[in-house]
Amino acid sequence: MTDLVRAQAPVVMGVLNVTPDSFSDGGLYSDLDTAVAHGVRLRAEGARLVDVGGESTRPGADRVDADTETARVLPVVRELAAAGVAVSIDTTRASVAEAALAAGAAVVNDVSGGLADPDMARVVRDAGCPWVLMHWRGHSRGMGDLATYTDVVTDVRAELGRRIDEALAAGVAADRIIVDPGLGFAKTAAHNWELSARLPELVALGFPLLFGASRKSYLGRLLAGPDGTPRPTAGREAATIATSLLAVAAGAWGVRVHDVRTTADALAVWAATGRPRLAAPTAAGAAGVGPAYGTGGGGPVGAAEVAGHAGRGEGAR
Ligand code: PMM
Repeated sequence: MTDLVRAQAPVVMGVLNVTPDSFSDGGLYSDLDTAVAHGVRLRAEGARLVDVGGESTRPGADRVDADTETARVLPVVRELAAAGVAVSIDTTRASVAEAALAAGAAVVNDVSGGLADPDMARVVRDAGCPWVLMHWRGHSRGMGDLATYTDVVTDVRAELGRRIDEALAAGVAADRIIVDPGLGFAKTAAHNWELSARLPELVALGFPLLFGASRKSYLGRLLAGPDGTPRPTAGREAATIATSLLAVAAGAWGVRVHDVRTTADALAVWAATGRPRLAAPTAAGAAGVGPAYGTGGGGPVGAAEVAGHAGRGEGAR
């Protein structure tokens, strides 16, 4: 899976939650056959990875025990892997990750960035698999109280840097690490927008960056009706595509989305137009004159992309 981490084309990770209570797809795929069929469909639509999760992380969600989580995900991981689908396991528990890897999962997607379970680093190191370290400050119940930052981008970058250092110290190879700003996790809508606007500062950590905005509530609030009611999840697809495309243009390695086909279509347009890149802010851009664009392949963000895919950009943090 080193190739995946070093992928030059943006990686689309399709979401497959086998939970009764996830905010967007909760309850849709709790039956094994339906879940596996959906995972196979996501792959056919362009997902390089299908992200299987058995515990909802929506704000305020209660935890499930490890046995329940394992029982939900394991049969799905096993069947998808047998069908040749590359699976990431979305869990904060080392025991669940270990069982899923044994069942054929290829990647661990840990929304706690290694903080929730001290044994996770060992599991990942021994498996030699890619590890998504997401920015996280606490479990869903109560994480809203943790959304205080001096400067959200600087703070998230520093905290992700610590997660990277801890992973490396535990013996995880640098070319197995992927970072993620964790949109919506201990973050307000304003924090999410600030992180999106200044994504190159996180790309500069020198590691591949995964971006997961799909259908999240801050998009619903952006698109609220005249009475202030947030747009329901089903109506957030165009905004999801826009945020994902902007993230890729800012140097993201991959995007985590529910509707893979629409995102893959948008990325095909991006590729056909020469992979245009959002350039680092200029004085004119900072003054609000407008965004600066570079062309694909070269340019400062292209260089950051190469550094990220090659491993750690020493001193970049
Ligand atoms: N968001 C959710 C779950 N897992 N994993 C990563 N790496 N990044 C995310 O932003 C992320 C995640 C919550 O969304 P869901 O309930 O639709 O899965």
